[in-house]
Amino acid sequence: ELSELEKQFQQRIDAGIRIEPKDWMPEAYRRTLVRQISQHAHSEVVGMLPEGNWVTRAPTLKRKAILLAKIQDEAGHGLYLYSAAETLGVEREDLIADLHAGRAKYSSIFNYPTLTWADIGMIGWLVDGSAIINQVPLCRCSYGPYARAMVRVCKEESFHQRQGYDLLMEMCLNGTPEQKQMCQDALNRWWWPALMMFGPSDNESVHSAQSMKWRIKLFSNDELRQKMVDQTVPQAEYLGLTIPDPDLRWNEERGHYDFGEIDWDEFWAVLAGNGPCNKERLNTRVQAHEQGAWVRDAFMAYAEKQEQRKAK
Ligand code: FAQ
Repeated sequence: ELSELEKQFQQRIDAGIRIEPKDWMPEAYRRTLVRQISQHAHSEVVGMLPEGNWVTRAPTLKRKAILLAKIQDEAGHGLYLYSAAETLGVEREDLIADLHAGRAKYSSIFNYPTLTWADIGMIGWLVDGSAIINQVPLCRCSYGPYARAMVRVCKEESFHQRQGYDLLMEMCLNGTPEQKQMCQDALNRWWWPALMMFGPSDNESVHSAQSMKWRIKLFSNDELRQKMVDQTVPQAEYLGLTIPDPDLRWNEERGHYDFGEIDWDEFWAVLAGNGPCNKERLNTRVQAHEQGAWVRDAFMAYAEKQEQRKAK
């Protein structure tokens, strides 16, 4: 049974009114947002690692500059998102401590290795492509600071997706047979993990029903996954690549592609920390944080000095 305050809150949501940090909100709404926004922030930051692996090996100066810019954008997204989470009364330091202690999740996709340069194309095309499909609706979600952060993030993700596809067009349409094969191998490895980004199927998704009522989610996991498949298949055809799914076919009646079953055992194993790179990713983050301690100390010392000057 909802209290009077909760009923009024739900009416505001239903009327499409944005919730702002100082508005009353149910504790569970706050907790859900902290969970989702912080996981999203962690994903952006950990997401820099697979691509960072290729900065020193990018094939040309132009590709290196593009890749660096993209990775820096991801750091920026992490920062907007931590700030959005902080409007809900939590401290960034605590969120990061949760990540480093293995208590907080980040997207499963970043636990896979980047073995060749074609993987950089796949991340842009499939991973940023999926991120856009998931995040464009979030620009209209009920929590103001999250929705506003998503507007700029989505613009940047569109550039990221295009750079990935551009890289793949170069290799698949203008490259050597070996380069095209390298792209096919990368697609074979990234396709299924990319579909897993949308989360468990709707009947396994514990948070979806409530999050949709609160308009934190506007579409279900399966709806967004279907959208990704429908949008991506023609793009694969244009590149001349084969999606590694024997069950993939156009369904005239549904007006959508049918596709095969995801290996959910793999998905849950990655979430439980047992993907190919989980330990490596977490160790790298923890080490980067520790090695960056002097920067935080320097900022604090500077801020204190400024305070003391003001006090004089
Ligand atoms: N990985 O009940 P649901 C990017 C967890 S894009 C790990 O369906 P919910 C850009 C879920 O948290 C990637 N965990 O949950 C980029 C929950 O666990 P919990 C980040 C997953 O929240 C590109 C449990 O399973 N994007 O970073 C995953 O309603 C290239 C049950 O699931 C976002 O975070 C998964 N794939 O729906 C950066 C978008 N799926 O918390 C660098 C915002 C599910 O109870 C390079 N987030 N789980 O312990 C969302 O839209 C939602 O949170 C979902 C999950 C759709 C991810």
